[in-house]
Amino acid sequence: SKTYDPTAVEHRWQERWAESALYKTDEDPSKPKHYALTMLPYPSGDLHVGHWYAMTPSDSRARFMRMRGYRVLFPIGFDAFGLPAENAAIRRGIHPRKWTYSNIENMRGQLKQMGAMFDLDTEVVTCDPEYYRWNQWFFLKFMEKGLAYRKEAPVDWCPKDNTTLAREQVVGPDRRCERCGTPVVKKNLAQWLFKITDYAEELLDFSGVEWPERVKTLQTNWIGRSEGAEIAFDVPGYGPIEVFTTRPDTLFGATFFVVAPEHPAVEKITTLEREADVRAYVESAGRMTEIDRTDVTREKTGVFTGAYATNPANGEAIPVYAADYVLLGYGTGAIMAVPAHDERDFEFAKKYGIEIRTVIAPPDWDGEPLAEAYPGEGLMVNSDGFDGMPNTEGKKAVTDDLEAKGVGRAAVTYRLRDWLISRQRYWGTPIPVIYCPEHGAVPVPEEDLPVRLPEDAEFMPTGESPLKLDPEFYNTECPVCGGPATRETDTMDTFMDSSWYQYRYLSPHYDEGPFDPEEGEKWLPVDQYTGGIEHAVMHLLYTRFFTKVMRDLGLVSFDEPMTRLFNQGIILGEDAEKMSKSRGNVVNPQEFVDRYGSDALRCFLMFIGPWDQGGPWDSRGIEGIARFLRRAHSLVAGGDASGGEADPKELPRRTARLVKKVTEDLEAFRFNTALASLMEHTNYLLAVKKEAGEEEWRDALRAFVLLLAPLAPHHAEEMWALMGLPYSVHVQEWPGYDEGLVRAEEITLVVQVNGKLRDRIDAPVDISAEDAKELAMKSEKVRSHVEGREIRKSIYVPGRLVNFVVG
Ligand code: ANZ
Repeated sequence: SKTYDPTAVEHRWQERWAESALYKTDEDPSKPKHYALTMLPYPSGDLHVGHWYAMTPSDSRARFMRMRGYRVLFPIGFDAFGLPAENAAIRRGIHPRKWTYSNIENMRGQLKQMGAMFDLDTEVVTCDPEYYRWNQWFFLKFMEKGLAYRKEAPVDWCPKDNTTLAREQVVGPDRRCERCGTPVVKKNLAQWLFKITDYAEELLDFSGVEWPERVKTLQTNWIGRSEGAEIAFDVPGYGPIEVFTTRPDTLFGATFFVVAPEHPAVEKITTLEREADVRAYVESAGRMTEIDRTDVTREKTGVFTGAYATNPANGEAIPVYAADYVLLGYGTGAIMAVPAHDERDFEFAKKYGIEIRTVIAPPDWDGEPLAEAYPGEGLMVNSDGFDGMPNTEGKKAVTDDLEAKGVGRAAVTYRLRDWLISRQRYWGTPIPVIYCPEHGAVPVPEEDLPVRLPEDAEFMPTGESPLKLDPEFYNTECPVCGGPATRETDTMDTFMDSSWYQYRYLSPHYDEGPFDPEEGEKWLPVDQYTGGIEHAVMHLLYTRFFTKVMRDLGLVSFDEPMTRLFNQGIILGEDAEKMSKSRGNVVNPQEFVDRYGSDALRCFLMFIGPWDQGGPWDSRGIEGIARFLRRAHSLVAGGDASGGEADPKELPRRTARLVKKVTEDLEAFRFNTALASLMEHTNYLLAVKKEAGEEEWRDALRAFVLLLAPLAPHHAEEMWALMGLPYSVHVQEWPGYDEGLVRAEEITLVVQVNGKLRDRIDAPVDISAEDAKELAMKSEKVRSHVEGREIRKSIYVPGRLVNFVVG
């Protein structure tokens, strides 16, 4: 009716829900558990449309599970460390803590307005010492296990934000900083790393999760497993240098040898007369980015070191080059170059006049030199005793032979690198390490945690951690000898915080461990995770890694953090382009909440398309949803019953069918089609309202409101109350339905081709002619008689048969 005022109604219910602690997590042990997790937001200040799009369908799903009899944990928190807070401090002189907490305060209010069933008692804020203390604790455990180590390494450095960046934070073909778009440069620094590579093999195993194929593929490619061999080439006067190759079968064709310019051997093997050239080359390579260096279209460059390596297969002395297309960080940082069978090596050999020797014969090879590298399969040639062997067998045979001689072995290499966690930033978790001139890097004793982030700091983008300017912070004593020592001044990558936050939610104030094991028993692992696909390789890989380490520490007894994962799509601007300030197409959800209420906004977002696909915002579309909600309200509040053609006798059957449909849709995250069915049903209900029997009407209405409850929680609560039913609709049982009623809906259709019976198919009783024909065409038996022929005519006799007349 016209009197429905969403703002007032929603506010009233939000207050009531809070007063009655309706969303306090249900601990009833007789119910099966369901841990539903939506990715925690960064406290940027306001909830934007993307937050609404991620959170409200997740909330609907969690509510649905609750009504279905699960005890549901559905927590929320804030991923509160990170650069934007510090940038705000630099730009506007606000302390990061103040900026962050006032944003959180604001967002808490907005979350309340959303009407989600978050249990705010479990809230976690990652910049609270109570939280980050456990980041530090984990760091110590990683150290104990040999999974944390310090290394001087060339790092990607953003000259504008003055910080190192993780590989994932460097984006685009021209390698820019993910946050500010500045081109990234290289810099050498001592850094802390986590040995995620120790878990590379296990991380490739997805048998313990039901995750989207896309995420599994992205992670698999990111880990990048290659099988091959490690082979030692002796450099007389220096010693052996190992290479990694995926093609040991081509060993006899290795006519030169390449080391990465940064390879430690370069300095030592370079001959006196080559020194100047080599040094100049190494310097210029150091200025280049990895992407440029691996760009296949770039002309290959390199420099001869004056040294020779011995090919272990045939004893040949082959020249050693330093060339920037070989990277230090992959494999062993050195390669045997086989120009006949590797494109890069081919190009290089052409340029420097090196022999190109075919060792795998292409099909129909005439024995002539190859015009281009041949990477394919074939029989081995020019390979002594291996000649005539298929190269696929040769891989193993050559490796075995080398192994017998003690100069090689089968090996696996991964693209995955160790996780660099050091950040030269203030607003993060201090790394709990003390440097003693006597005892080196000493872990802070567990009982001294947390190492608190000092409040007063200088926010100058100096290129060094602001903690470096704070002697009160860094001057300390060595935990071993008590002598003067200094603290580590770097802080941790914020991906650390989000790697284990799902555990902290269980007991956010527990102080004997990262989480209370008793709570862990009750809730872990996460049953359903929801969030954006953009987290496929960073966050989602790190949290899997963390869980596996936690298992090895005896903290949990399972292998995977989240059993199921659903990735929602992205809401685009009205113009179907990505929302951004520069395009001026950013939608502020608050405007729509104020005008239509949050239920309308929630339902609108769920209605625009399949949740995993996202889609463009449409300001007019929300008006249609608001109208639907008003019409639904009028079912109980009186008003515009429309009357019409509909058959009131169908009420029980149509209700049963609706329950089945909405149940299956919500089970599968199909919020849009669930809503479409509810809309259609509303029209039907309005049409039969006057004629329906009292009891049947009441049952039908009751079911309708229950089905609406997860999607439009305020609205359903209001309708429920207006029907005089006891508070709250959200603790009611999900409606069931009579299978018999639904099944009676199905009929069997006979399908003929040119009048001959070809199949029988089941179809809904009210199927349209068009749908019946389409369904009939899906039958294999029918298709085999129709395929390749012209359909002259098709006939549908309602409720009985479909006939195709083909020529
Ligand atoms: C000899 C050879 C012959 C190779 C041939 C390929 C083809 P993926 O599959 O990506 O793992 N390689 C090894 N380490 C490298 C590094 N640090 N920088 C650049 N290239 C490197 O690639 C493995 C192959 O890439 C290795 O096998 C090696 O070249 C090269 F017909 O060895 B191959």
